[in-house]
Amino acid sequence: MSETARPRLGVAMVGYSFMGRAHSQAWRVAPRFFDLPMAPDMAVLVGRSADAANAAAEQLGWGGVETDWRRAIERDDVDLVDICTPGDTHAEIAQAALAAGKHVLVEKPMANSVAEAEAMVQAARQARAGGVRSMVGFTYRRVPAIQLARQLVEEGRIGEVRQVRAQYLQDWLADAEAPLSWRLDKDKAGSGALGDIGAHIVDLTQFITGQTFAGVSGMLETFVKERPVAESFSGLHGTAGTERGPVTVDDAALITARLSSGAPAILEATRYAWGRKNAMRIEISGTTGSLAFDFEDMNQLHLYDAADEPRTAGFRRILVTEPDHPYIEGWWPPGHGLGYEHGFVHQVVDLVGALAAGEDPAPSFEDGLHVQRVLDAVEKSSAEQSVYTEVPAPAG
Ligand code: SOE
Repeated sequence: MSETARPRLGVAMVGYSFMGRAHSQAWRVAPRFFDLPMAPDMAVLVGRSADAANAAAEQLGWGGVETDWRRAIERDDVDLVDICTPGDTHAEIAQAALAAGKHVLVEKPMANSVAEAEAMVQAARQARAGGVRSMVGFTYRRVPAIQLARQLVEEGRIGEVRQVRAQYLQDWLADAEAPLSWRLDKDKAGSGALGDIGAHIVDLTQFITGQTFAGVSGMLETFVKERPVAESFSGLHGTAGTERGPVTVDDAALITARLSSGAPAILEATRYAWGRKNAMRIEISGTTGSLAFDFEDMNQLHLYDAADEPRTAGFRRILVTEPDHPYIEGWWPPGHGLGYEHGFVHQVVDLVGALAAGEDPAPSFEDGLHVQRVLDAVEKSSAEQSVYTEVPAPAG
């Protein structure tokens, strides 16, 4: 499509830390590697400090800066607001942007509470009537091997789903002297490992199996209750100062669950697993086979087919780098592999495609709300030491 035929999509992004950097590269790269039906224009970056935001805009490729997100959503050159701030600000910014007629992409988890997520869904429904779209950034859905896993489950290649086991293991908090950041503050982050990384495996379990969570039993654990306050922070790591402060979120979340079909699932999210850096793993056992994925080997999917001749049966390692695999055509020749950042690029590709087609992108705010309800049920179950806590079924 020629540049002139492509409608412009003015983007404002709020926040420019780890997620903001990941989203910035995606907005920049997606139109250069994929034939997008709209031309994203990285119009404005929002940050409270003008100096820091200007430096980030320069580095990441944004055209201008605002120090108040309210100013950004009022601008005529902004069509979409991309929210990459801590969770306590998501609901307010998203609702205001939708009311101003701007499409919204919000980082996960979509909010810090079910009430906030419900209000966001309400705002999204009203906006949808006027053609304004919203999406939650569960980026791992866009890893090619995960898309392939979903396709294979949909095609019945492992039969009926019997059991799911999913883990998200990191170790950046295993050092008791790793300093505090907003991710360890319940008021800012909503929860700890549960919402930060557990939300991803809740979403992926639902995405790959095509089912929803019907109920959970949860156990949350905070191993280190006090940490040094950070003097400076970047990404997930900071420099510890002398002052100390409380950790108000979980380090680890253990969940046993039932899916809508009745299939049991077991999930573990922890930032306290020495040696595991970003081990997001999911294994699904069906009536005729199994699938297994580990993000630390993200270009591979493992498939076991019970129909194989027993002498040579075994997990088949599928290198998900063929042009026939999801998204790969935009990239490199077979075997040359993708990384963490590509999921964010694919997210932009899918979002822009949906906007141009006048369709709702997925995952929707309704999907995000259901994940929030699962997180909430886990917290309640853990606090009350209850055996099983039902999750209200998604509407429609
Ligand atoms: C930190 O634990 C984190 O950056 C998450 O917030 C992201 O969602 C995940 O992609 C990687 O880990």
